[in-house]
Amino acid sequence: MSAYVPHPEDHFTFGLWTVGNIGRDPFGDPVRAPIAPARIVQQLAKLGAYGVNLHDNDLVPRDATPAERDRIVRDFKQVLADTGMKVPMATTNLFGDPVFRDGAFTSNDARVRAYALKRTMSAIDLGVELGAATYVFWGGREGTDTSAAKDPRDGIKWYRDAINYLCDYVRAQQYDLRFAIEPKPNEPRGDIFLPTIGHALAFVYTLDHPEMVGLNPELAHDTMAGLEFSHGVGQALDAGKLFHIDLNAQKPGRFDQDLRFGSEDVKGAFFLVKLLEDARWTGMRHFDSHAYRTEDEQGVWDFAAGSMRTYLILEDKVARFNADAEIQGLLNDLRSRGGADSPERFSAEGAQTLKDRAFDLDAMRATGYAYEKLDQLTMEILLGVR
Ligand code: GLT
Ligand code: MN
Ligand code: MN
Repeated sequence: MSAYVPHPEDHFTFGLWTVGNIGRDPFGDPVRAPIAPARIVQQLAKLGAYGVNLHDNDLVPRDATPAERDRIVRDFKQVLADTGMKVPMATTNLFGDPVFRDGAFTSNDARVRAYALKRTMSAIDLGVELGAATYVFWGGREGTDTSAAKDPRDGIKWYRDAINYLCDYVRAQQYDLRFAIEPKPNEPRGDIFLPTIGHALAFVYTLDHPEMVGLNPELAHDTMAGLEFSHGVGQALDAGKLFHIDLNAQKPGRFDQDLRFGSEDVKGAFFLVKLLEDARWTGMRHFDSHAYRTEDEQGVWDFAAGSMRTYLILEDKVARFNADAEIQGLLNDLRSRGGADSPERFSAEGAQTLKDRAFDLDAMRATGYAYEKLDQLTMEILLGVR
């Protein structure tokens, strides 16, 4: 049995901004010193991660000269080469600079919208130079604080114009890069455009190149909206649009906590891991979360190690669930219930047969589904007694 030790093949990644989180919050100052990107890469490599992801300015300060930028990137590539770590995903910080206070691609100021494109093209160049295959768009500032400010149809149109523009840029540069939109309902804006997986999926199919654009759903964001994350992820998988995933934990009805994966709602985390593993999804398991504000640097590495270890423990629980004779017996009963005669495709003849068919409704109404038993057996696996 696995000792729950992570390896690069597990595809675990962290953002420079996650491990590097200095514990600032709206009410309090930073509690930890910044950790240099090189040190983050070295430590995560030791812990068994596959790679790191970054915003443009996580690595290159906003005011760096071109020469400084080149030196920073060269040194960073050397650390990647030395450790074998990868940069599978990159993104742009389109939320920190006050210029983006009304959004980036959806600001009412056309100069801001143009500047956001310029920034993103440079950041895409950087990501591709570091080897990224996925480029994330988290529209934290895209939205409104008052609906008086914007007609949502304008917001969505500007958003579409920007993604279309950037798809054309990637094509013109002949980059091998896919885009992943990350939905979030609110925070930091009062209301964010493309608030859920469903909104983002529908938006993708209105783009000029829908094949280039998928999703980067985040557990905390769906939980904030009171949604069952694994259902949204399942829908993205079904559509072939799960390009990336942000794993963390979250209590419902709160600000975006970005807690260590599995540290809240263990059952929800289990069914998410089950979904990804049963689907043999090959993407990056990215932890978009950070250590509690109470922690020092050792706590940060405990957080990182714990995130991966919990995923591997849940993976082992999934294997137990899938091999459990009693659980599989219950599931087989459910799957074979009613025989194989449920019509999948319409035909005129089949519809007539169905119209003529007699159902034993009393028997159907009276039969339970044994989900109490199924759930209890699941809980016993999770609680370690099965
Ligand atoms: C920010 C946000 C995350 C996004 C990151 C990518 S930045 O930390 O809270 O959900 O994934 O831009
Ligand atoms: Mn979050
Ligand atoms: Mn995220």
